[in-house]
Amino acid sequence: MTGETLAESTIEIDSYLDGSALDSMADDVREGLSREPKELPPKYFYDERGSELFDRITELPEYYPTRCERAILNRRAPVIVDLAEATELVELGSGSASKTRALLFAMAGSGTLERYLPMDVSESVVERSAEELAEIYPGLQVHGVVGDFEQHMDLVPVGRRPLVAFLGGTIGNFYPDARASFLADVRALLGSDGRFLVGTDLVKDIPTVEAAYNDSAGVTAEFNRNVLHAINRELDADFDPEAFEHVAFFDREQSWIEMRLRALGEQRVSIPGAELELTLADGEEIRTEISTKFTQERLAGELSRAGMQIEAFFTDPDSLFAVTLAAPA
Ligand code: AVJ
Repeated sequence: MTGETLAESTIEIDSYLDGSALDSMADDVREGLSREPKELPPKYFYDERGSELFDRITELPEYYPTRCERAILNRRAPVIVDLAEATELVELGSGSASKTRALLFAMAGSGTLERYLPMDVSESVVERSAEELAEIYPGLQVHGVVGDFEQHMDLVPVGRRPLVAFLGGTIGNFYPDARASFLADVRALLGSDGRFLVGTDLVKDIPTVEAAYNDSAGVTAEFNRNVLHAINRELDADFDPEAFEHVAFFDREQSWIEMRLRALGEQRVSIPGAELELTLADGEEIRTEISTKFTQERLAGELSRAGMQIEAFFTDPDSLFAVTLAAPA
């Protein structure tokens, strides 16, 4: 042992979800299922079981996005970090933070890493990644935010010149209007010289993209039905998840994958927690997710309308997926 002492890491966590999560699920479910066509928001896939199913999806041979994004980040993290000149990393929807490791590692390597700010709707996810990273990087200040990036982004306590990362291709889950307002919020977070790092799935041949959402092991189907399990548990509902068939197809016009649950036979469902009773006709579908596939041009246009410009655009060798660094315009 030498006499060297390691700086203490610090952890601070702010929570903005206290108690209101159940109310907003009830509102979302009531609102979505009263619409025509019926719809449920994808964020309710990700309870404990859903997060495990999603982790399994990322390991499927057909599901290329996670592998591609990880390969891009592993290879390009040093140049991304050089360009960003950031001392802090803000991660929106931090999930298991596994891909952020490459970025934090590169920031630590260049001696610039001071703060990590993970934001996620799941308190346990924020706590776990805060604790793990505080341990790996002595001296790191971790400031976690438990909140919804569609509602609480302005509460992220950013410092000067943050690198704001939104990985995984989750930006594709927004409808165009919601994405425009999300991007405006990101732009506000950047201040005058922060950077935005975003992962996007790219337009490609339809069989490849459809296979990624119709895996042969049926994991995506189970992940899709998990939203019904979550509603049963949280809102005391009585969906029979096995009476719904998984449907996923590419909509060329919108350039998005759409996932649906199709009723096998008429379904009468009661959802006491949302004060809702409904009947689904045989074959009726509930839209559960859209996952937009981008071109570089479309992404550049959307970033530009939010006051940002592309500084670097990285893809895997087959151009299946992209990681884009954007700066204030
Ligand atoms: C986590 C939103 C990026 O859209 O590909 C995976 C979710 N849905 N398989 C995606 C998902 C079905 C995933 N994102």
